[in-house]
Amino acid sequence: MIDSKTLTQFNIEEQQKISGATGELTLVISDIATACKAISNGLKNGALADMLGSLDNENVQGETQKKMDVLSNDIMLHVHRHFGHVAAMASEEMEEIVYIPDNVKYGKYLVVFDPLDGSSNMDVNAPLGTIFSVLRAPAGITSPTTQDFLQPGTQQVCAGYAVYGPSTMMVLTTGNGVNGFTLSQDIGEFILTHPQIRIPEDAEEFAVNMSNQRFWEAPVKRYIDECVQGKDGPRGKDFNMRWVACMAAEVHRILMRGGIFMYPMDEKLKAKGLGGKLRLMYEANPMSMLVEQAGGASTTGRERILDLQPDDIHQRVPVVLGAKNEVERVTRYHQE
Ligand code: AFP
Repeated sequence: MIDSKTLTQFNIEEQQKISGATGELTLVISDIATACKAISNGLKNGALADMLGSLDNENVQGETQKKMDVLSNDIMLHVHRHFGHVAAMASEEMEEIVYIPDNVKYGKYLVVFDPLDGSSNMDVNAPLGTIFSVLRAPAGITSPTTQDFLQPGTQQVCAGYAVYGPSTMMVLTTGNGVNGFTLSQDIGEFILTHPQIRIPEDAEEFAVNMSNQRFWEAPVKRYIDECVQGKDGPRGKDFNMRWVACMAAEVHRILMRGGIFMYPMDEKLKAKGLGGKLRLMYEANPMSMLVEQAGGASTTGRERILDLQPDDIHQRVPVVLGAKNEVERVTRYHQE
C-alpha cells in the first residue's frame, strides 16, 4: 500500500511553491532518479551478470575502473544526453566535461556526479552510492566551459545521493531541508519515506579510516584520541566507530542516526601532492549541502566547505562533516 508521495509528486508540489519556476529542475531530478533506478538494477545481479571486478583502464583520478563504474557512468551520461534538460555534465570518471547533443533540448543546469561511489564495495556486496550536484549554467551561455562549473558549493541548486543497500534510497535537497525516498520494488517509484531529516547536534559515533591515523595532522589525532578514550577520557562518554568506505553510505548513516564523518588531510596524501582524498565537486560539496540543510556542519577543518572557490573540476579537499557540535570541536582544535 503506497500512502505517501512519489519523488515526482513531491518535486512538482515543491516547484509549484516557487513563482516563475519552469519545472526544468524537476525534470533534471527526474532524469537523475531514472539513472539511479537503472544503476540499482545493474548492481542487483552482481556476479550473475558478470559485473564484479575491474577493467584494464584507469580513470582521470588514476584509479582502476570497476566494470560497474563504467556502466554507471554510461547510464548517467545516457539519460541526460537522451532527455536533454541540462547544458553540460561533469563526471568524476571523466577528464573533460560532457555536452549534450545538438538535437536534444538544451537546459539551463549543469549536472556534476560521482556515478558509483565506493565502487570497491561492489566485489564484497557492500553498499554503494551515486552522488550528484546541480548548478546553474551562467545566463546567456549556450556552450559552457569547465570554468563555468567552478562555482562554490553555496551556488548548488540541488544536491543528493542514491544509496544502494538492502533497499535503494534517494536523499536530496533543493535548499529547503532534506528528504529521503525509498525505491518501491513493486511500482518502481521513489516514495517519500523520510521527510525533513535532521542530524542531532551531538554524537557518539565517528567514521574515519583508522589505518591512516599515524599520517594525520595533530588536531585530528587529538579529536579521535579523545573519542577513543571514551568515558575515562576528556569527553566523558564512549564512542562507537563505523567505516563503510562509501561516502554515500557514511553520510546516509549520519542523516539517519547522527555522527561525524571525516577524511582528513594526511602525510600520504600530501606526499602525492593531493589536497585531500575526496573530490570537492563530486563528493564534498553535495554532501556538505545535504548535511548543512539537515542542521549539521561541514568543514575542511579550517574552512567551511561550501564557501570554497574550486580551482579545478577534479580538486580534492579534506572533509569533516556531520553533527554540528562535533564538527565545531574539530574546527576549534585546528584553530588552537
Ligand atoms: P571510490 O568511489 O573511488 O570507490 O572511493 C570512495 C571514496 O571516495 C569515499 O566514498 C570513501 O569515503 C573513501 O573513498 C574511502 O577511502 P579509503 O578506501 O581510503 O578508506
